[in-house]
Amino acid sequence: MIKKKKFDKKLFKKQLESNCRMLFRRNLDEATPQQVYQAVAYSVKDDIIDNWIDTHKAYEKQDAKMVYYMSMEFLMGRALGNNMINLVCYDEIRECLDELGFDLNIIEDQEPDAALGNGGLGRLAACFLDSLATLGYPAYGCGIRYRYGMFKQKIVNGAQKEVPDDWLKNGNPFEIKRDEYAVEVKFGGYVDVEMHDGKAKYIQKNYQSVRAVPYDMPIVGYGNGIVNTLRIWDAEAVNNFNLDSFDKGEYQKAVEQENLARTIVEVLYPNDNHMAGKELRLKQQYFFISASVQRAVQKYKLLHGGDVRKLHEKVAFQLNDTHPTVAVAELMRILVDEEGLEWNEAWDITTKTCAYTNHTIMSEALEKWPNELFSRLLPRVYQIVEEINRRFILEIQKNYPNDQSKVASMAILYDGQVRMAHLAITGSYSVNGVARLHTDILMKRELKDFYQMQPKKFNNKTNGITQRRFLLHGNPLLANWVTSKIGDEWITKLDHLKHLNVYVDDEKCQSEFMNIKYQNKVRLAKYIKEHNDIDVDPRSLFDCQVKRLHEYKRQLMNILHVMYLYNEIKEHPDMDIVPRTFIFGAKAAAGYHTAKLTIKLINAVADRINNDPFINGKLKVVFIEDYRVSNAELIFAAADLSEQISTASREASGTGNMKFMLNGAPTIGTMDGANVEIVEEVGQENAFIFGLSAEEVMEYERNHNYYPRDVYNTDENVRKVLTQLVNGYYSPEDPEKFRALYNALLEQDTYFILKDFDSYKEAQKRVDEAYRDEKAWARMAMLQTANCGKFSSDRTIEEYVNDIWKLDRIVL
Ligand code: 26Q
Repeated sequence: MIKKKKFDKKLFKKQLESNCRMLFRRNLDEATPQQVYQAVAYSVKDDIIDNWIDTHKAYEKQDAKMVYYMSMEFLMGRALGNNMINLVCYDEIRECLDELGFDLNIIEDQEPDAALGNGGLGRLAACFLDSLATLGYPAYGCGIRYRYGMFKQKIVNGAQKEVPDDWLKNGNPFEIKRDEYAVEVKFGGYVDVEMHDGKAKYIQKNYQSVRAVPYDMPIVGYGNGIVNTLRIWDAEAVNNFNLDSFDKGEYQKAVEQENLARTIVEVLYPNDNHMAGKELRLKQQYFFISASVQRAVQKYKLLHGGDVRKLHEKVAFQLNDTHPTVAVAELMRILVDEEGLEWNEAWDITTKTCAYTNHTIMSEALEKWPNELFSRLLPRVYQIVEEINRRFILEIQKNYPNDQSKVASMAILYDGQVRMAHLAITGSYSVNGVARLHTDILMKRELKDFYQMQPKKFNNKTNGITQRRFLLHGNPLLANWVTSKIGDEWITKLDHLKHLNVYVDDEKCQSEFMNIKYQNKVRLAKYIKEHNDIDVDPRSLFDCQVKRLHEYKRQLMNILHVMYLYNEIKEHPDMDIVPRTFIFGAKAAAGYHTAKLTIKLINAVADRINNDPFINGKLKVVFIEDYRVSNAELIFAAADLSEQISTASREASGTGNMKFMLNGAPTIGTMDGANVEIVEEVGQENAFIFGLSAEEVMEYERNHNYYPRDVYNTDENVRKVLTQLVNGYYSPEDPEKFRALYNALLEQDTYFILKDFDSYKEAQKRVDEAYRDEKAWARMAMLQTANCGKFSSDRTIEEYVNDIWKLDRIVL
């Protein structure tokens, strides 16, 4: 049931006026747009706070089981619009602002994105929180309050420049500091053993510590009065150090602890699908995990008479990849060292509490920490990992008495390193992949030995996205149109979109649908004009690839194909081709040279093509600066074509693919990740599939029998575009500029770009042909929206709840 409090416009305007005066000593009509934003945000917070308190009272009263979603990343984006949407008062507040002479779009644009994440994994966490609150499940998100989030990207002379993301500079209206729940987190030192009543007690000594202080952000459920919490931890120095202190040792320590507190939460590591083996990263991981686990145990004890032995009945920890995996050992430490439980009992509780989600098979993303570093930073936790490992090896040997190779392949401590995935699997009662193909690959290959030993642990949870942000908020025209056709139940039950299927052959509906797409293209064209100063024609086909820049995602293949098209048009000036705008958006990790060079190439190609009068508007290339959640909403809404072209087997799931589909853009893509399931829902004939299958890719890799030079030698188109990488065609000032890309393609082509090129080219040709038939295209576009019900994160969360967490819905 949608709960909609009667919205009192007069009251809201009064609140707004009063908040503005209180915050800025100004009347609304004198306030800057940023000040108006703040005043609106505080007024919306006023409308959230009672429900927030009541929700948590209800959880306690009903003694509800709680999931703690542990994640180094929460890519929340902007809060204001989303909160207004979920409070079901978006239109009313927009009208209020209209009447006061303010444009809500401009007000929303004042808010910085909360970019506490890199890409897919962080955004998934944000979508999950939205669904958990909307479905009424008790949940906390636990993370880090980074002082600087994902860097802002500037494009300077075609190259990426990273600028710090000072997202808190104007304060964060929605957060609340909860100083009363601060806890201490200890690093370093050594472990002493003391005997107490014949029992060994392990005590960490001479450590450094920081004070972890939680900040809470409300997570508003859609129209149900429920408000969950995202709890992100800040670090403060433990002791305010005393400048008068004459004790040199104490003084030194105080300074060090201040530095530790400052550096630990300073910045998000901007690596996506790549492990940065930095000491500070491990500190960050332990910092937020120790704080979150300590607090969860404290809270449980308070509500359950101080006894922790049934913790798993009321608490689940979901580990978002291996990044929070130290939770397994930290919970053991608390149960054994602090609560005095026996090892076996503690292990039983731990392995009934923790569950692990794997998000990648990319080997460079696998987390491994040198024992030396791990044990120096976390001496007691390391001892516990050693004991977990010792017992696990015994178990492996029991299962495979005559096979030492199993110990080598499965041990947690191996080759001087801590293998975090192995710790996560061993310490969890559930291990899941994020799309069917991905989970199959985990079970058959990557984690085969673990799967054979404990098959019941393994399960699939295909990812999803929240339609509240990516349709209702991001594409209001389409959202209203859908509601006018089938009612608004889709907002909380995305399956209902299937009722649109009866309209796909209706010509009037088709033209309404495409007219909305056109208006969204006009909106994006305006954004591109303002931000890139490029004119794009909203009547051209908007072909979009927006995602993190990574070789396996193959943005390079996309731009090579654009180069090929350009050659074709040059050679055949009257060639009949559907005018296209190729839109890219991508951040590269700061130290990832190949990725950064690819950005340069895209911009160089854009420069040349966009300024070639000969092309006459047939091709445009746009690189959208600083791709992030807020401009993503504009791009998905405006897209005609969704590029999901990763090397098969490499993209665990993808979620951008689902956002495009929801907004009516067909996919050009490989049979990878969740694309497989998208095609299953929408039908082969309504997608443009090409390239090697995952099996074929893995077969080549096993046999080492793919030779990119063979493709180069036989495919004239490939030869021509590759040559243009090194003859200065796109870099006359420095012909060698793209040499590294050329070499990588010819010598390894790790991601099968040349191998798949021709098949990609043919798929693009099919797109060109299909787009010419307006009605058929409209039908295909509508089919995307109508058949994407499965890809709601509401469905995903229901599966996590039923199969893994076993939560009860809360009744308010
Ligand atoms: C690890 C160690 C040290 C520093 C950084 C990291 C690190 C950080 C982020 C490793 C990986 C990530 C991010 C991974 C990620 O976003 N994976 C994506 O997860 C999505 C949600 O499941 C999937 O849809 C994508 O397919 C997957 O690539």
